Amino acid sequence: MEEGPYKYIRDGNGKVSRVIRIGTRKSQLARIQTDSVAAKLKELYPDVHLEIVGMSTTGDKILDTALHNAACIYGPCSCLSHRVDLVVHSLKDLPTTLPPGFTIGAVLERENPHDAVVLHPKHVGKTLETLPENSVIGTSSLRRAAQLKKRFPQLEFKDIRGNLNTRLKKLDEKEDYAAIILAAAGLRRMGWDNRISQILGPEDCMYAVGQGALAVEVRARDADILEMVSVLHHPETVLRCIAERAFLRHLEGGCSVPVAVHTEVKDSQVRMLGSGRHTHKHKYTHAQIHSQEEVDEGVQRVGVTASKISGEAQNKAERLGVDLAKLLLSKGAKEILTVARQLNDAR
Ligand code: DPM
Repeated sequence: MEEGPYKYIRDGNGKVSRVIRIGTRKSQLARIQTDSVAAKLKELYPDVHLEIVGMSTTGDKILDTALHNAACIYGPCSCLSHRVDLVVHSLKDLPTTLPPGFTIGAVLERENPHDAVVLHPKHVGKTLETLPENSVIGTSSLRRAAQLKKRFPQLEFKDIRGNLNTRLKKLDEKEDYAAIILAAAGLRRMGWDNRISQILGPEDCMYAVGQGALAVEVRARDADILEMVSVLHHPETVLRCIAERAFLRHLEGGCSVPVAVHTEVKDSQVRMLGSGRHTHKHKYTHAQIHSQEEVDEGVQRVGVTASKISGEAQNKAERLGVDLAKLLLSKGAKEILTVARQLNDAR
């Protein structure tokens, strides 16, 4: 029954159907994320045959490696059994340009995108503001360290490595760190909400592009799978993340400052803050632009294919990110800036 890249099975009545293979890394967070998407697909399409394929990748030892490098959905893969039809990723770990032939076919509703403070048990009840001076905060994210150092100069920041389980263990069982900073979304998915003692707002620490959203990566030409996963798209999350990814993509060529963002949707308007180094604010608002629905098949924006969401709304979101990046670059990439753009037909 093996034919081309696809796998089929025949049921008792002789009916042939395609098996959908979902690739996943073996870390606990990757499994949880993959299982949640598989459960949604199973609910929407009870008849499809889903198969979860564990992929050993060197990326498993550090949770922040660019996983797509190792995932067999890419490139020629000698091992057929590892060939998969979709891979679930944290959107923030996917590059703004995917290798040719691949696309993000779904961006799911965003979890809390903010960063969170997890305290050593002996400091319970404290915040970054009230921790003793010279307390050591664990993070290996340049973005988090850069913003928090500025905001809390009395604290020290040190690297902490390993997956989520390892980091929590290092925090609790030693005296090396007073607290660590992690994405609220990852903690929640692992069932560790109860360890979150503080959620950081944009004035303290803006989040990474795409943080908190899951993305489903597929072959760009696999129309059946693209159609199937497209119902998982959450339009508001898609538009926010297109704006954020366009912002990042435009800055990647321009500077090496850790990029941080904050987006909101209010009254059909996406608003976006973006940051480089300093914290001076600047306002920049765009006039409302009405848009018509248009067919938008096969078009990718910053790696995302969303043919059922207005192409014009997506274009506006993309321009929003690019405009903010340009503004930031023209200011020397040193300020927090704001841009807003109307997206009246966002849904
Ligand atoms: C990326 C970064 C980190 C991950 C860099 C950043 C954190 C690295 C670290 C691009 N990917 O955020 O500035 O702390 O050493 C990652 C996590 C999640 C996805 C864990 C986390 C879960 C949340 C989500 C690692 N990737 O950030 O605490 O799905 O957004």
